[in-house]
Amino acid sequence: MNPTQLFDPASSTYTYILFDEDSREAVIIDPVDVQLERDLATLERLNVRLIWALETHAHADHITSAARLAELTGARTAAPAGCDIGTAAVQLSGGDTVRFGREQLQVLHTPGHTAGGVCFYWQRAPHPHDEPPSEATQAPLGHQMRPDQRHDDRHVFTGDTLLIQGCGRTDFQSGDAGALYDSITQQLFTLPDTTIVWPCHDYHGRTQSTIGAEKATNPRLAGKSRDEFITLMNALDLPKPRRIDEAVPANQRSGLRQDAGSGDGVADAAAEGYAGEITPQQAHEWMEAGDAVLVDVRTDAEREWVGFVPGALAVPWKQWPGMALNPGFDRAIRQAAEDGRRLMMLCRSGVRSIAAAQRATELGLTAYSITGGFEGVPDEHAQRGHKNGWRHAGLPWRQN
Ligand SMILES: N[C@@H](CCC(=O)N[C@@H](CS)C(=O)NCC(=O)O)C(=O)O
Repeated sequence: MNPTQLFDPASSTYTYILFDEDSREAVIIDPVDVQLERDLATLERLNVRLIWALETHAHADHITSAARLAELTGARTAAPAGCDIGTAAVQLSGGDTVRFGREQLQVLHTPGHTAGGVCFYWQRAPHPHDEPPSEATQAPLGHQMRPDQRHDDRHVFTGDTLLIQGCGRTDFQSGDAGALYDSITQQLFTLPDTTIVWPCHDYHGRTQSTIGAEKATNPRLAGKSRDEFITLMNALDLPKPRRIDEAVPANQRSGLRQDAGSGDGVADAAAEGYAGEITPQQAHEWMEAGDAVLVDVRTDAEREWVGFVPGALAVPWKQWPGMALNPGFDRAIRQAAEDGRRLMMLCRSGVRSIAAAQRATELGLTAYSITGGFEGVPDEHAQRGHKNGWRHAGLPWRQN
């Protein structure tokens, strides 16, 4: 079974979803912020539960949706240890494995495009419903495969390390052409030739390749010595990615909003499909004055174990485990706003609250999202509570 490949035309970025057929646990690799709705819909259509949001590196041309996916689905974020993505819950090093159900990805540290960048190698576990390998799919001689494994069961997600008939550039963000040559020739090109190559970008409409094909025909690498490759890479003279100055810092925060926690009062500029962002302080004032209802959209478990705001109305947007949508959400918030009162949605860090506020707006209600939520966005050590949010603002809360 192939991974699901999704494309973001603005940045020519490929995102991948893979899952274990038994447990339906899924992984997403290199998700893009503007494709969040598409990716959530794809996960739903595949009937899978996202447990990992992974990055191959800190991208220079688009912003990840990893943190928002984590908040909305309950997935964990993981990113390469050498990429300064301190907000990722798990820091990955070469040799690590990322498990989902019976499946696992092997982390290959492949410096060159960036110093910390990684590739993910997936040797899919044989499944009882698999067709037996046909002659055409038999492993070439010399490759160690289990007897029940098909040759197209091996995949490598190459990030920007190896592209189809190309490779990642090495002229910014700790790039190093010599290191890239070593990563590709000593790690990727030693994978079996039939391994399918799934790159993070293609600018010419190509979707996949194989290690064998790239070894034989990649114009930057085939027949090139290390020195020739370095000379070639140093002479590329490519224009700087348009969004690099905005994208790299945002990606080093797992795509979290740069303006989270800034400003006072209502910031409706950030809102699309809801009334606006509101600071915890402003929300508290409106709540005290009886001008608006504070709706805590976190799960029962979060309120129970992390803490709650006295006087808030509890209407979970999704419920743990599995983060399934709460079927009673619409009815409960309609009731809360019956007398025309505005709603102020509170979640963990201000992501689910946007989705909940957007849904309330679709229902004809006036709903704000409280920036930073109850716990705030994670800091560079992936810890919440130090940057922004309700608790950080010193507003009233309690714990059972
Ligand atoms: N034109 C694109 C950037 C294209 C680009 O530089 N892509 C990077 C990856 S972010 C790369 O390594 N490209 C390799 C190449 O074009 O040979 C933009 O402005 O965002």
